[in-house]
Amino acid sequence: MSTVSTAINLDASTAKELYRKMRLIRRFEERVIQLVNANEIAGVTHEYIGQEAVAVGICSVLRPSDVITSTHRGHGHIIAKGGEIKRMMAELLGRSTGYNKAKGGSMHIADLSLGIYGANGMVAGGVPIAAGAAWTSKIQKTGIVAVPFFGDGAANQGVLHETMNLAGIWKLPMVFVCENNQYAVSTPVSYSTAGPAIGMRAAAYGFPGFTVDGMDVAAVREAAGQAVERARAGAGPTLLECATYRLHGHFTAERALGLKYRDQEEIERWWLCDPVTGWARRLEESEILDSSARGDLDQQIEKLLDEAVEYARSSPFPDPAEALDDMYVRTYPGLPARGSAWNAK
Ligand SMILES: Cc1ncc(C[n+]2csc(CCOP(=O)(O)OP(=O)(O)O)c2C)c(N)n1
Ligand SMILES: [Mg+2]
Repeated sequence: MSTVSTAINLDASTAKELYRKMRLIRRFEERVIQLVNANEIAGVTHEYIGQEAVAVGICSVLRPSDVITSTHRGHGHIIAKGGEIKRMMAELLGRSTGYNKAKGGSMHIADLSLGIYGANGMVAGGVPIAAGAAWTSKIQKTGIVAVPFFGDGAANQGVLHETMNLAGIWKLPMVFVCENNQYAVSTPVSYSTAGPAIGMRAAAYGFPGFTVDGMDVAAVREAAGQAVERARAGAGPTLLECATYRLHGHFTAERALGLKYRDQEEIERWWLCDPVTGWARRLEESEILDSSARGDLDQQIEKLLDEAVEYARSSPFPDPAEALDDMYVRTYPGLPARGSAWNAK
């Protein structure tokens, strides 16, 4: 992993927007940690801290109509694809104004209108859903590209390989994005994963695969741009393995559990590759964004987050009478009308 800065080959407004999005994800996650620790958010969340360059680099080349599927570590993907911060925060705080009216929480946030076909608690569960979207795109000739995000642990799930095989046969318009953050819970990728590199597995299914520096937003964006173009042109899928690291633990409970599966020296080494501060430094060196202008941008992000937390806190909790609403499909013949059978005893 290199920390050497290279010239930025992007227009200034794109380069600044990449920073803004990464910083927003970073600060969103840091706020969420505080809210979990204060018991305002129930349960645990999986922080995306350290991986911001992947979601932002990939989504920066997608159209609003393109589809992504996400994972248990989904906040970054959803923000990068344009998800509403207020509705995300309200969902996390269990309020009725949240994305899923508080019935999904962190791992099920979706916004079909933005092409976000859901975070997903099932490891690799979002991958075949993206293939379905890609298949629909191909039949309907909409030009939509579908991008499943998944982890290095998910890279060993059967459903991923079944989906890559079908995507290869059908030349589906997809970009498979593996976020190799080096661990699946506490299992290092070196222990769990055979072969030289996850990115090379695409060759077995007849499409290209690459490993890119997932701590460098420009490198991710560059690779994603080519892969998306290829998919849109009808040439089929690409696999991008993004080498990255989760700078915090697997989830918020990890600190309390005191797990000792990685040493401090390793964590500190990866902090030197922090994608957010690294990009800020490069923008400053390239005279695209000086520290004062960056400070203004950071302030705007804090305001957005303050407003989101305030919106969530002042929103009502869901009405228990609506607990079963939106939970079951009611459109099949023979199903009882909403509310009747569930309440009848
Ligand atoms: C099918 C399935 N198996 C096991 C789990 C439990 N589990 C949750 S996260 C996780 C690790 C996933 O690792 P990876 O795909 O590398 O994603 P990361 O957490 O590193 O982002 C596991 C095993 C699950 N949620 N779903
Ligand atoms: Mg992982």
